Amino acid sequence: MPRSARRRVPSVLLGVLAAAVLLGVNLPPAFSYVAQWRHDRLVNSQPYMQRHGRWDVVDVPPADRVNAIHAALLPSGKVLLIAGSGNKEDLFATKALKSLLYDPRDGSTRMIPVPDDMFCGGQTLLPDGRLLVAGGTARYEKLSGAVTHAAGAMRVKNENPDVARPVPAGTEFVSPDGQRYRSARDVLVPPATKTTTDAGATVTASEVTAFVEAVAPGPGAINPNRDQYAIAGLPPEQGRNLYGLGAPMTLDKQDYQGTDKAFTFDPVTETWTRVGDMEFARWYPTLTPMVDGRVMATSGLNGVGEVLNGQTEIFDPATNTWTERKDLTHYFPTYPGLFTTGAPDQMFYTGTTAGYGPAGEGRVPGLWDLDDNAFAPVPGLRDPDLLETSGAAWVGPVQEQRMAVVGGGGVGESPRSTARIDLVDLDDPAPRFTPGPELAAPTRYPNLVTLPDDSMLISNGSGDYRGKGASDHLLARLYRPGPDGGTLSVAADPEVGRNYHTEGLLLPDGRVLTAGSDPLFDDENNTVPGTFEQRLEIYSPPYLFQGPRPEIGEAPDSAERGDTLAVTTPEPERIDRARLVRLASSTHVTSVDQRSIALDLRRAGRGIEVDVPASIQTVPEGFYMLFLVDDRGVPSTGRILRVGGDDADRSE
Ligand SMILES: [Cu+2]
Repeated sequence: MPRSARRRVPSVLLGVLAAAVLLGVNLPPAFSYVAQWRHDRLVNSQPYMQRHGRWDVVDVPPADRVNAIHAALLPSGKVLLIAGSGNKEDLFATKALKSLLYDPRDGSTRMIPVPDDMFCGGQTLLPDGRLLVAGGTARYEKLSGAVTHAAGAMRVKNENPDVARPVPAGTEFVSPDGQRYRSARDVLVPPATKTTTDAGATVTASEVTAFVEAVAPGPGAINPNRDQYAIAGLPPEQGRNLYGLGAPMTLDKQDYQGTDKAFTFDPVTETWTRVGDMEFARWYPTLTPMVDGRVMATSGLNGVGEVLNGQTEIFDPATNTWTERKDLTHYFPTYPGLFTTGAPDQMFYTGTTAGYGPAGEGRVPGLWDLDDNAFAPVPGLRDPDLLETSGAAWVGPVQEQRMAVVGGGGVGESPRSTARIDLVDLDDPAPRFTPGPELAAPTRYPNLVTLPDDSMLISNGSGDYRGKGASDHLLARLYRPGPDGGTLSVAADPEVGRNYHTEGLLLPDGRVLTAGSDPLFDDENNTVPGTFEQRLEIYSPPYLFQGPRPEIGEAPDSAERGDTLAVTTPEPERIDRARLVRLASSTHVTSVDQRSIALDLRRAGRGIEVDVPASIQTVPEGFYMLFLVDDRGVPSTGRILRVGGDDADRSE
């Protein structure tokens, strides 16, 4: 247990303790009562809050509590917490799939059912303010003891260049020795590709992978061979060009299977709408917003529970459709930390992942060039084998192109974790990680939230995999960028422990919302199955306890890149900085859409003028919060505005 997770006993209590002994008081309750009283008085004192901030657990009505797997701040100022089935197989079976709207301004909540199981999909806000959620759960995992029917992946091949072939769920594939395996879901196999040259025409079969299960239970249907399978009931002339190539059919563990479905949530009507299906089913994908407003989907487990082998696709919000980028094939483990950088067509992969993939593949951080698919490793990261469940975020304004990689653990259920914070300057012609300060304890699942005063909250997490051995850290730190890797200061201790399935978001009022946590066990000896943490907890940083905050009066609600915005504020002479902070989303402590942008500012009459940078690499289209920060580092409440939309008004 980390030192500061214990409630330290002030020495003055020793006197109370001695008195209690003399008086024969029942010692432990009296002792803990007094210690708790002292602690509460301390953390609620103004000097303490001015230095360390404070945490408040949010009271959500019992009927509205959800397993928060995904969280996103919407342009309405409300937060959408998405559970889907929330890692509860009974809710998956009964299709009791949930999301919760939470309004941090008044604490009001509203439950909204979701149309499909978005549990462990990907999410990001689109430039027009809709939240895109893609992928999720088509099938829960089955541990090997629970597998009753041999099963595996079937590559369904179509050699006919003229027609696509639907293969409905329940189609039977017959092995050379007569065993039958049934497909679980509808698939559509596109026409084969025909290329004609002087030498003649060549046909390349198209292929879609389906999950199939033996019709007969038991080990008799195990087939270790990679056989060609006939499709039952097809006339012979069709069977010659539509068939299956089977992977080994086994009774082994079956991983979660992804869906190819995608939806948007409209923050105005507060309703879900289905959009185009992805080209690939994905469970644990990352959705990275690109500078032009499109969204890139990478990695995830496919429809048969295998990590995708580098297939990348792009969502276009203008058409609500997905297109594969066949030229982009870099392999990433699931939930890769993949960020849009300041250089055109350059993505940065921090090595951060969550969940699935072998230890030796796709674990190296680097710059990925979307022009030619080249991947340039970035060296120097300490504990390079401890990147799973790490956190990553830009530090300070995104113009500085500095990123931090924080904490993390070994691949899979490894008990190892690290307290490392390393930093990299991507503007350096030969970028390289350099050491920053150490966390108070080795930490998986650190929640990283960029604040408007350029500091970053690093909170929660656990020492061991999914909080095993009661290893949740009731700790938080404030990281401040600066020379020699920056500094950490102690933030108040959160009350709620958070490990797996955790997320954090900056709210427009400058506070930080934390949600979720999915411990494997509830006890130190790892014997009692874990309970999903449904409490929300909000952190108020020290800047909220320094007296009056700067205020934004009149400000535009939309802008173009390169615009100068007039903002009225009562004391313009006190305004020191202005920031645009993008509305973010988060899942599995992965938040690739957080970014803070520094704005040049000038005092002008009864207000100030701020310049929105002209570069699309700095300010991608979308919704941001405008914060004014005063000379004491105290931010205003954020004013939500849209930048770079087609129908954005000119503001001059
Ligand atoms: Cu998950």
